[in-house]
Amino acid sequence: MKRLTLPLIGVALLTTAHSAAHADATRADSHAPIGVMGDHTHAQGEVMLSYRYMDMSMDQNYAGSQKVSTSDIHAAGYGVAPQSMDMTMHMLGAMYAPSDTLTLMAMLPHITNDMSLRSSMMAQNMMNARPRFTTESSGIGDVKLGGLYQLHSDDKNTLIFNAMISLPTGSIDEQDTMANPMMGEMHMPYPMQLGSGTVDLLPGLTFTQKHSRYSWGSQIKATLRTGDNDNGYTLGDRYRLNTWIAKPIGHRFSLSGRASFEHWDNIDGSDKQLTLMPNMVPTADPKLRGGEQTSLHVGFNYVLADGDTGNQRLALEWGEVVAHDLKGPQLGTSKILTLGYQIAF
Ligand SMILES: [Cu+2]
Repeated sequence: MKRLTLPLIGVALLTTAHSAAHADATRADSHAPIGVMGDHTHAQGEVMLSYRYMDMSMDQNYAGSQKVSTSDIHAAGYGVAPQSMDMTMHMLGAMYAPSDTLTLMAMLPHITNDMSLRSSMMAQNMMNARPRFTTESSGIGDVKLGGLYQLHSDDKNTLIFNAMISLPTGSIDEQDTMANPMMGEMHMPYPMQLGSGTVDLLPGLTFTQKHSRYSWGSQIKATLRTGDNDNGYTLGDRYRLNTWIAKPIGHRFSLSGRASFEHWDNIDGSDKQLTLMPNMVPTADPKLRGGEQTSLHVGFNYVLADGDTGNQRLALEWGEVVAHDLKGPQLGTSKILTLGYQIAF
Protein backbone atom coordinates (compact mmCIF):
# COMPACT_ATOMS: atom_id res chain seq x y z
CA MET A 1 0.00 0.00 0.00
CA LYS A 2 2.71 2.43 1.07
CA ARG A 3 4.63 1.70 -2.11
CA LEU A 4 1.73 2.89 -4.23
CA THR A 5 0.70 6.01 -2.30
CA LEU A 6 3.79 8.09 -2.95
CA PRO A 7 3.83 7.78 -6.75
CA LEU A 8 0.04 8.31 -6.78
CA ILE A 9 0.31 11.53 -4.79
CA GLY A 10 3.12 12.58 -7.12
CA VAL A 11 1.04 11.94 -10.20
CA ALA A 12 -1.98 13.73 -8.67
CA LEU A 13 0.12 16.80 -7.80
CA LEU A 14 1.68 16.97 -11.23
CA THR A 15 -1.71 16.56 -12.92
CA THR A 16 -3.33 19.42 -10.97
CA ALA A 17 -0.32 21.71 -11.12
CA HIS A 18 0.14 21.31 -14.82
CA SER A 19 -3.32 20.63 -16.16
CA ALA A 20 -2.96 23.77 -18.27
CA ALA A 21 0.01 22.30 -20.09
CA HIS A 22 -0.52 21.62 -23.75
CA ALA A 23 1.54 20.50 -26.72
CA ASP A 24 3.45 23.44 -28.12
CA ALA A 25 5.80 22.76 -31.02
CA THR A 26 7.61 26.06 -30.56
CA ARG A 27 8.71 25.29 -27.02
CA ALA A 28 12.49 24.92 -27.01
CA ASP A 29 12.23 21.64 -25.12
CA SER A 30 9.73 20.13 -27.58
CA HIS A 31 12.84 18.61 -29.14
CA ALA A 32 15.06 16.32 -27.06
CA PRO A 33 18.69 17.28 -26.34
CA ILE A 34 20.56 17.36 -29.67
CA GLY A 35 22.52 14.18 -28.88
CA VAL A 36 19.26 12.18 -29.04
CA MET A 37 17.86 11.26 -32.45
CA GLY A 38 14.37 10.32 -33.53
CA ASP A 39 12.74 11.87 -30.46
CA HIS A 40 9.94 13.81 -32.14
CA THR A 41 7.52 13.60 -35.03
CA HIS A 42 6.12 16.45 -37.13
CA ALA A 43 2.64 17.67 -38.05
CA GLN A 44 1.29 16.58 -41.43
CA GLY A 45 3.09 18.30 -44.33
CA GLU A 46 5.97 19.61 -42.22
CA VAL A 47 9.58 19.30 -43.37
CA MET A 48 12.65 19.59 -41.15
CA LEU A 49 16.26 19.79 -42.27
CA SER A 50 19.09 19.45 -39.80
CA TYR A 51 22.84 19.59 -39.53
CA ARG A 52 24.80 18.09 -36.65
CA TYR A 53 28.43 18.24 -35.76
CA MET A 54 29.63 15.58 -33.35
CA ASP A 55 32.97 15.07 -31.70
CA MET A 56 33.81 11.99 -29.65
CA SER A 57 37.18 11.76 -28.00
CA MET A 58 38.94 8.80 -26.43
CA ASP A 59 42.23 9.00 -24.58
CA GLN A 60 42.36 6.15 -22.09
CA ASN A 61 42.49 2.37 -22.46
CA TYR A 62 40.41 0.16 -20.20
CA ALA A 63 40.17 -3.53 -19.42
CA GLY A 64 36.87 -4.00 -17.67
CA SER A 65 36.50 -0.80 -15.64
CA GLN A 66 40.25 -0.61 -14.87
CA LYS A 67 42.47 1.93 -16.58
CA VAL A 68 45.30 0.33 -18.56
CA SER A 69 48.47 2.26 -19.43
CA THR A 70 50.44 2.14 -22.68
CA SER A 71 53.30 0.32 -20.95
CA ASP A 72 50.82 -2.25 -19.56
CA ILE A 73 49.68 -2.93 -23.14
CA HIS A 74 53.26 -3.22 -24.41
CA ALA A 75 54.14 -5.44 -21.44
CA ALA A 76 51.23 -7.72 -22.34
CA GLY A 77 53.06 -8.42 -25.61
CA TYR A 78 51.35 -6.02 -28.00
CA GLY A 79 53.82 -4.29 -30.36
CA VAL A 80 51.52 -1.32 -30.79
CA ALA A 81 49.13 0.40 -28.34
CA PRO A 82 46.43 2.91 -29.31
CA GLN A 83 46.88 6.18 -27.36
CA SER A 84 43.88 8.23 -28.35
CA MET A 85 41.19 8.46 -30.97
CA ASP A 86 39.04 11.30 -32.15
CA MET A 87 35.90 10.80 -34.20
CA THR A 88 34.23 13.79 -35.79
CA MET A 89 30.99 13.55 -37.69
CA HIS A 90 29.01 15.92 -39.86
CA MET A 91 25.47 14.71 -40.27
CA LEU A 92 22.72 15.95 -42.54
CA GLY A 93 19.19 14.98 -41.64
CA ALA A 94 15.79 15.34 -43.27
CA MET A 95 12.35 14.70 -41.85
CA TYR A 96 8.99 14.81 -43.63
CA ALA A 97 5.56 14.04 -42.20
CA PRO A 98 3.07 12.55 -44.70
CA SER A 99 0.58 12.43 -41.78
CA ASP A 100 0.33 13.50 -38.15
CA THR A 101 1.19 9.98 -37.00
CA LEU A 102 4.02 9.15 -39.41
CA THR A 103 7.27 11.07 -39.95
CA LEU A 104 9.82 9.82 -42.47
CA MET A 105 13.47 10.40 -41.67
CA ALA A 106 16.85 10.12 -43.42
CA MET A 107 20.37 10.76 -42.11
CA LEU A 108 23.63 11.06 -44.02
CA PRO A 109 26.85 11.07 -41.96
CA HIS A 110 30.37 12.05 -42.95
CA ILE A 111 32.95 10.62 -40.56
CA THR A 112 36.61 11.36 -39.83
CA ASN A 113 38.57 9.05 -37.51
CA ASP A 114 42.01 9.95 -36.19
CA MET A 115 44.03 7.57 -34.07
CA SER A 116 47.40 8.05 -32.35
CA LEU A 117 49.44 4.96 -31.53
CA ARG A 118 52.73 4.09 -29.84
CA SER A 119 55.06 1.18 -30.58
CA SER A 120 56.89 -0.84 -27.95
CA MET A 121 60.71 -0.77 -27.76
CA MET A 122 60.70 -4.33 -29.00
CA ALA A 123 58.60 -3.48 -32.05
CA GLN A 124 60.87 -0.50 -32.74
CA ASN A 125 64.01 -2.64 -32.53
CA MET A 126 62.81 -5.82 -34.20
CA MET A 127 60.29 -4.55 -36.77
CA ASN A 128 61.48 -1.03 -37.56
CA ALA A 129 58.24 0.34 -36.12
CA ARG A 130 57.96 4.11 -35.77
CA PRO A 131 57.84 5.07 -32.05
CA ARG A 132 54.67 7.11 -32.59
CA PHE A 133 52.34 7.36 -35.56
CA THR A 134 48.80 8.35 -36.48
CA THR A 135 46.26 6.78 -38.79
CA GLU A 136 43.25 8.44 -40.38
CA SER A 137 40.10 7.46 -42.23
CA SER A 138 37.46 9.76 -43.64
CA GLY A 139 34.34 9.50 -45.76
CA ILE A 140 30.62 8.84 -45.89
CA GLY A 141 29.26 6.59 -43.13
CA ASP A 142 26.16 4.41 -43.10
CA VAL A 143 22.99 6.14 -44.33
CA LYS A 144 19.96 5.71 -42.07
CA LEU A 145 16.41 5.67 -43.42
CA GLY A 146 13.01 4.96 -41.99
CA GLY A 147 10.07 6.27 -40.10
CA LEU A 148 8.88 7.40 -36.71
CA TYR A 149 5.37 6.22 -35.93
CA GLN A 150 3.32 7.89 -33.23
CA LEU A 151 1.71 5.11 -31.20
CA HIS A 152 0.10 7.50 -28.75
CA SER A 153 -0.22 11.24 -28.36
CA ASP A 154 -2.24 13.43 -26.04
CA ASP A 155 -1.78 16.88 -24.47
CA LYS A 156 1.06 15.63 -22.35
CA ASN A 157 2.36 12.26 -23.42
CA THR A 158 3.82 10.98 -26.66
CA LEU A 159 4.97 7.48 -27.49
CA ILE A 160 6.87 6.92 -30.72
CA PHE A 161 7.94 3.69 -32.39
CA ASN A 162 11.31 4.22 -34.09
CA ALA A 163 11.62 2.10 -37.22
CA MET A 164 14.86 2.93 -38.98
CA ILE A 165 17.36 0.87 -40.92
CA SER A 166 21.04 1.53 -41.59
CA LEU A 167 22.41 0.82 -45.07
CA PRO A 168 26.05 -0.27 -45.66
CA THR A 169 27.14 2.88 -47.51
CA GLY A 170 30.20 3.43 -45.28
CA SER A 171 33.50 1.90 -46.37
CA ILE A 172 34.88 -1.19 -44.58
CA ASP A 173 38.08 -1.16 -46.68
CA GLU A 174 39.88 1.90 -45.30
CA GLN A 175 43.67 1.77 -45.49
CA ASP A 176 46.53 3.82 -44.12
CA THR A 177 50.23 3.58 -43.35
CA MET A 178 50.85 1.73 -40.06
CA ALA A 179 53.82 1.35 -37.72
CA ASN A 180 56.24 0.45 -40.49
CA PRO A 181 55.99 2.86 -43.48
CA MET A 182 58.05 0.40 -45.57
CA MET A 183 55.02 -1.87 -45.68
CA GLY A 184 52.94 0.78 -47.44
CA GLU A 185 49.22 1.28 -46.85
CA MET A 186 47.52 -1.55 -44.99
CA HIS A 187 43.91 -2.45 -44.22
CA MET A 188 42.98 -0.74 -40.94
CA PRO A 189 41.56 -2.41 -37.82
CA TYR A 190 37.84 -2.40 -36.91
CA PRO A 191 37.40 0.96 -35.12
CA MET A 192 38.91 2.87 -38.06
CA GLN A 193 36.38 1.55 -40.61
CA LEU A 194 33.55 3.90 -41.56
CA GLY A 195 30.59 1.54 -41.80
CA SER A 196 29.27 -1.77 -40.49
CA GLY A 197 29.10 -3.38 -43.93
CA THR A 198 25.74 -4.90 -43.03
CA VAL A 199 22.12 -3.82 -43.21
CA ASP A 200 21.24 -2.97 -39.61
CA LEU A 201 17.80 -2.72 -38.05
CA LEU A 202 17.35 0.18 -35.63
CA PRO A 203 14.13 -0.38 -33.68
CA GLY A 204 13.29 1.82 -30.72
CA LEU A 205 10.66 3.34 -28.47
CA THR A 206 10.61 6.98 -27.36
CA PHE A 207 8.38 8.32 -24.61
CA THR A 208 8.14 12.01 -23.82
CA GLN A 209 6.05 13.89 -21.29
CA LYS A 210 5.46 17.61 -21.25
CA HIS A 211 4.61 19.74 -18.23
CA SER A 212 4.31 23.51 -18.11
CA ARG A 213 7.59 23.95 -16.22
CA TYR A 214 9.62 21.02 -17.51
CA SER A 215 9.58 18.00 -19.76
CA TRP A 216 11.28 14.64 -19.75
CA GLY A 217 11.73 11.72 -22.04
CA SER A 218 13.20 8.29 -22.34
CA GLN A 219 14.30 6.35 -25.37
CA ILE A 220 15.42 2.76 -25.82
CA LYS A 221 17.05 1.86 -29.11
CA ALA A 222 18.86 -1.11 -30.59
CA THR A 223 21.20 -1.63 -33.52
CA LEU A 224 20.68 -5.18 -34.76
CA ARG A 225 23.04 -6.39 -37.50
CA THR A 226 21.83 -8.74 -40.20
CA GLY A 227 24.15 -11.25 -41.89
CA ASP A 228 27.90 -10.96 -42.47
CA ASN A 229 29.60 -8.12 -44.34
CA ASP A 230 31.80 -8.58 -47.43
CA ASN A 231 34.91 -8.92 -45.28
CA GLY A 232 33.41 -11.84 -43.34
CA TYR A 233 32.49 -10.33 -39.98
CA THR A 234 29.53 -8.74 -38.18
CA LEU A 235 29.87 -5.82 -35.76
CA GLY A 236 28.25 -6.41 -32.37
CA ASP A 237 24.64 -5.40 -31.71
CA ARG A 238 24.18 -2.22 -29.67
CA TYR A 239 21.57 -1.22 -27.11
CA ARG A 240 21.13 2.26 -25.75
CA LEU A 241 18.94 3.79 -23.08
CA ASN A 242 18.63 7.57 -22.90
CA THR A 243 16.71 9.54 -20.28
CA TRP A 244 16.59 13.29 -20.19
CA ILE A 245 14.89 16.18 -18.45
CA ALA A 246 14.60 19.70 -19.84
CA LYS A 247 13.58 23.01 -18.33
CA PRO A 248 12.31 25.88 -20.48
CA ILE A 249 13.71 29.30 -19.53
CA GLY A 250 11.70 32.00 -21.23
CA HIS A 251 9.99 31.27 -24.53
CA ARG A 252 12.96 30.33 -26.67
CA PHE A 253 15.46 28.58 -24.46
CA SER A 254 15.70 25.31 -22.56
CA LEU A 255 18.38 23.63 -20.50
CA SER A 256 18.71 19.86 -20.40
CA GLY A 257 20.37 17.06 -18.49
CA ARG A 258 20.66 13.55 -19.88
CA ALA A 259 21.92 10.16 -18.76
CA SER A 260 22.82 7.51 -21.33
CA PHE A 261 23.67 3.85 -20.93
CA GLU A 262 25.06 1.88 -23.84
CA HIS A 263 25.96 -1.78 -24.28
CA TRP A 264 27.56 -3.29 -27.39
CA ASP A 265 28.64 -6.82 -28.17
CA ASN A 266 31.89 -8.14 -29.53
CA ILE A 267 32.46 -8.65 -33.24
CA ASP A 268 31.32 -11.93 -34.70
CA GLY A 269 33.82 -13.52 -37.11
CA SER A 270 36.94 -11.66 -38.20
CA ASP A 271 38.00 -9.31 -40.98
CA LYS A 272 39.60 -11.38 -43.75
CA GLN A 273 41.25 -8.26 -45.24
CA LEU A 274 43.06 -7.53 -41.98
CA THR A 275 46.68 -8.76 -42.10
CA LEU A 276 47.56 -7.22 -38.71
CA MET A 277 47.58 -9.95 -36.09
CA PRO A 278 45.32 -9.58 -33.01
CA ASN A 279 48.43 -9.95 -30.81
CA MET A 280 50.15 -7.02 -32.60
CA VAL A 281 47.57 -4.35 -31.69
CA PRO A 282 44.40 -4.76 -29.55
CA THR A 283 42.20 -2.97 -32.14
CA ALA A 284 42.77 -5.89 -34.55
CA ASP A 285 41.19 -8.36 -32.10
CA PRO A 286 37.44 -8.92 -32.76
CA LYS A 287 37.12 -10.25 -29.19
CA LEU A 288 38.25 -6.91 -27.70
CA ARG A 289 35.49 -4.73 -29.12
CA GLY A 290 32.50 -5.19 -26.78
CA GLY A 291 31.66 -2.99 -23.83
CA GLU A 292 29.36 -0.80 -21.81
CA GLN A 293 29.43 2.85 -20.90
CA THR A 294 27.38 5.33 -18.92
CA SER A 295 27.51 9.01 -19.78
CA LEU A 296 26.06 12.26 -18.40
CA HIS A 297 25.27 15.24 -20.61
CA VAL A 298 24.20 18.86 -20.25
CA GLY A 299 22.87 20.97 -23.09
CA PHE A 300 20.58 23.66 -24.36
CA ASN A 301 18.04 24.19 -27.14
CA TYR A 302 17.46 27.66 -28.48
CA VAL A 303 14.64 28.65 -30.86
CA LEU A 304 16.33 31.20 -33.15
CA ALA A 305 13.29 32.13 -35.16
CA ASP A 306 9.71 31.01 -35.42
CA GLY A 307 7.76 32.59 -38.24
CA ASP A 308 7.99 33.15 -41.99
CA THR A 309 11.56 31.88 -42.01
CA GLY A 310 10.52 28.60 -40.43
CA ASN A 311 11.14 27.25 -36.96
CA GLN A 312 14.92 27.50 -36.61
CA ARG A 313 16.81 26.02 -33.74
CA LEU A 314 20.35 25.92 -32.43
CA ALA A 315 21.35 23.31 -29.89
CA LEU A 316 24.43 22.13 -28.09
CA GLU A 317 25.13 19.23 -25.80
CA TRP A 318 28.29 18.28 -23.95
CA GLY A 319 28.77 14.97 -22.22
CA GLU A 320 31.28 12.96 -20.31
CA VAL A 321 31.48 9.20 -19.91
CA VAL A 322 31.46 8.46 -16.18
CA ALA A 323 31.72 4.66 -16.19
CA HIS A 324 33.32 2.15 -18.56
CA ASP A 325 33.26 -1.61 -18.68
CA LEU A 326 35.17 -2.67 -21.78
CA LYS A 327 36.54 -5.88 -23.20
CA GLY A 328 40.09 -4.67 -23.28
CA PRO A 329 42.57 -3.25 -23.63
CA GLN A 330 40.21 -0.95 -25.50
CA LEU A 331 40.06 2.84 -25.77
CA GLY A 332 37.11 4.27 -23.86
CA THR A 333 35.18 7.37 -24.89
CA SER A 334 35.76 10.29 -22.57
CA LYS A 335 33.93 13.31 -24.01
CA ILE A 336 31.07 13.75 -26.47
CA LEU A 337 30.11 17.08 -28.01
CA THR A 338 27.10 17.60 -30.27
CA LEU A 339 26.18 20.85 -31.98
CA GLY A 340 23.10 21.13 -34.17
CA TYR A 341 21.03 23.41 -36.36
CA GLN A 342 17.46 22.56 -37.34
CA ILE A 343 14.96 24.31 -39.57
CA ALA A 344 11.34 23.21 -39.93
CA PHE A 345 8.74 24.62 -42.31
CU1 LIG B 1 12.28 17.10 -36.76
